[in-house]
Amino acid sequence: QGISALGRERLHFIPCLPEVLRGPHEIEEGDSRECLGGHGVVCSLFPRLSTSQNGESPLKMVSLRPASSHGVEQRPLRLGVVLSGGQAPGGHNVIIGLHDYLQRWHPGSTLVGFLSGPRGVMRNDYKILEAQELDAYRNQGGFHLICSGRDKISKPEELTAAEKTAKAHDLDGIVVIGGDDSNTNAAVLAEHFLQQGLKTRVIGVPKTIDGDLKNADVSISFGFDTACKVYSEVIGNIMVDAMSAKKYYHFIRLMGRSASHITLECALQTHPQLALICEEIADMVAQRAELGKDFGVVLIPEGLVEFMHDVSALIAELNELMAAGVNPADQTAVVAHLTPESADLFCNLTPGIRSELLEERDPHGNVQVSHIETEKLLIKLVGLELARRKAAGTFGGKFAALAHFFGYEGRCSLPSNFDATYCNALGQAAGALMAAGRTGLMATVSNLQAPARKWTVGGTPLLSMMHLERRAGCDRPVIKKALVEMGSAPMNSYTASRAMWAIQDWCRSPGPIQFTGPSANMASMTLALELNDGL
Ligand code: FBP
Repeated sequence: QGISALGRERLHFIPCLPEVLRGPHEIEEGDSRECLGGHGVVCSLFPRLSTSQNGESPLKMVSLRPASSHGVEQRPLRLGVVLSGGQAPGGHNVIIGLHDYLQRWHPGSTLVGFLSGPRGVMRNDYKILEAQELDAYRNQGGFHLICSGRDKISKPEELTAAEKTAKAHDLDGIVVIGGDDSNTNAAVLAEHFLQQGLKTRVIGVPKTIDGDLKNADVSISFGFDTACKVYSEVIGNIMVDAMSAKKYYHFIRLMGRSASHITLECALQTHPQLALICEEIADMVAQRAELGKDFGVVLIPEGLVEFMHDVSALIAELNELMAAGVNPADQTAVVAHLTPESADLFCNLTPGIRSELLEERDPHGNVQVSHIETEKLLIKLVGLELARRKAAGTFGGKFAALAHFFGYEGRCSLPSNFDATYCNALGQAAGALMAAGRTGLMATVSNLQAPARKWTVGGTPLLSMMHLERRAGCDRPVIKKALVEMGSAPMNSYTASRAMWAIQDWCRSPGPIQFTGPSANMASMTLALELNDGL
């Protein structure tokens, strides 16, 4: 595999390890938690993960504390690891952190990497991960060491296949590195293994560039920091181009599914003229035209369509129809089954968006919003609105726009120092939870506002992050996605400046990710603001 000079230099970066992981440690049990919603229903669907022999609530937080010894026999462990869902910078460091922990725990330990995501677990498609190969992936982007996939292990025959694999390798545990849906699946797997009397434990690791897998116990998912830095660099470059050429509006759609965390962070980093909503865009363009400014940058979260009330109602109806077996290729049949309001909206959408909304859902039941070109739709709608205003004599400017989508290019960058360090700690945390025989937890690394050596390490019950959601025509227990909170510190910071940024050209071009120098260890503004606000 080719490697650049910078890539080679990054091989030698040594992520700082939290002090608690450097020596012997033991598990300390903390508070008990309830699920975020539907506690009774969720617990009834996960009977083993939600009951304990001594009658105490097993939804207990755990943390590591230094100890004079590990308190358990340090026998060789056999662990599996799988990457699940979209790529996110830092994934290799999680695997390497896990491997390093295992080697310290007992050099006779084995790490089995399952290939191409959960399908690798079901098909027992794997490779044994050894130090020599792993060393070439330290601090590198991508998931290509073992690759990922979006399959779900949920049907009885799929769970049985996973069980067979776990037995074949005599696994003490499997670490699932994934987003909200993949970690929901990790809980399903943990429950199944307990029910079947397997010794195989399951621990999740929070991954997704979207930044929507976070809560009181999980400060951030890995990958968000790097992806936002990559997008912000390019947005900054485009802003300077816009200010120099003075002839285009750039409509930039950003990845991130339903949640707009990426858009918000990139807005805080780059100060665009606008981040969000259609009517606001037209007003801002007209206002700037009065100042003789016919250019700017507008950031659009890819999940915007899901937030337009009528579109989200339409998507919910389409989900039900598709779950009930209505053929999405037959648009006449689809329209016939919709409510009049949704049918009207559907027929008024462009043919491209209509077929994107009818595309097959991913295995977890999500609309594939990355394929919906909202930026082009918005350019068209804003153009129509401004043409109408021109005819009415209320708009005297020009409107020429270019569309961009930044998504995949941010998912495999060399991880930032923050992500490289965070991921290494997460991998080691997963190893520590496994060594302690824990299951059904997400590995957590907290106290991120402090220097990395002071970071704390623990685990949060996967069930405690769940609530019930309508998926494929049924209410299902899933890990709750974190959306941008209107009163949150990052949002307040944005709203305090947005009016100024709309009119003034205060563009901020952050440049490429810095690996050395004063800004190298700065994490995202979102995280800094949230932690200072006491998330
Ligand atoms: P995960 O939630 O699995 O991390 O995926 C994140 C993401 O990058 C989304 O932002 C995007 O909508 C989606 O993956 C694209 O999926 P695909 O890689 O299947 O095109």
